[in-house]
Amino acid sequence: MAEFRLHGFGESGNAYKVALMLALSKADWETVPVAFFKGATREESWRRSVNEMGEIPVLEHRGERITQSGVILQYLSEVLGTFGGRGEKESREIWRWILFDNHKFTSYFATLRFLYGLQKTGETPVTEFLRGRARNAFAIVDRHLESRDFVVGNRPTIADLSLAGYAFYDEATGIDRADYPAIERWKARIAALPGWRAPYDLMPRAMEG
Ligand SMILES: N[C@@H](CCC(=O)N[C@@H](CS)C(=O)NCC(=O)O)C(=O)O
Repeated sequence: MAEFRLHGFGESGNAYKVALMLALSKADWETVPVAFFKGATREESWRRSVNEMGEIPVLEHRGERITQSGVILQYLSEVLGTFGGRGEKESREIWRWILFDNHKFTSYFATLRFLYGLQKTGETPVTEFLRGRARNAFAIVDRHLESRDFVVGNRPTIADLSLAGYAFYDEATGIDRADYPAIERWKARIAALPGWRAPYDLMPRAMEG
């Protein structure tokens, strides 16, 4: 059994944040596949035994189960000594961006992609609303990255890995990535890090067909 076990699946950008951290850190890890689209995380037994919040990702390490991608990234930066903040001020800045990512940058975009790109709902007032909110969050991150290579400090940190979680998926969302050139340049820098792999190369897909 690998040292780190990640409950996740290929379509999950939140799980990809953690998978990318493990891959870039050259950790000994494996995926515990989750039948997400068959409702596994909604089952009472799964919530009781794996994660009461009913969410992926979940990391198993040394007999503990850790959830919330931001907390998992922080934990891994501590135990692996990679991609963490240098000093309290930088660590606070990292958390400021992880919280922005969880609330705005990931959440609106991931929900839009889930509806429009994976469930193929077509355009609805909900997808229009989500796209507007996602665009707003993209513009904020794009402007931040215009003048720097990485989100905090001059090197990649867990703030970058959190924000990058959904950046490498290609499913349709109705958002033109070319509108955010600084994000595209930042993505290229992340993709050039030794050990980088695309989402579906790190975890198996859960959706059939
Ligand atoms: N803030 C959480 C979000 C996790 C999340 O929403 N995961 C999705 C899969 S990508 C999920 O499990 N959703 C199930 C649900 O919302 O019921 C994190 O960063 O870990």
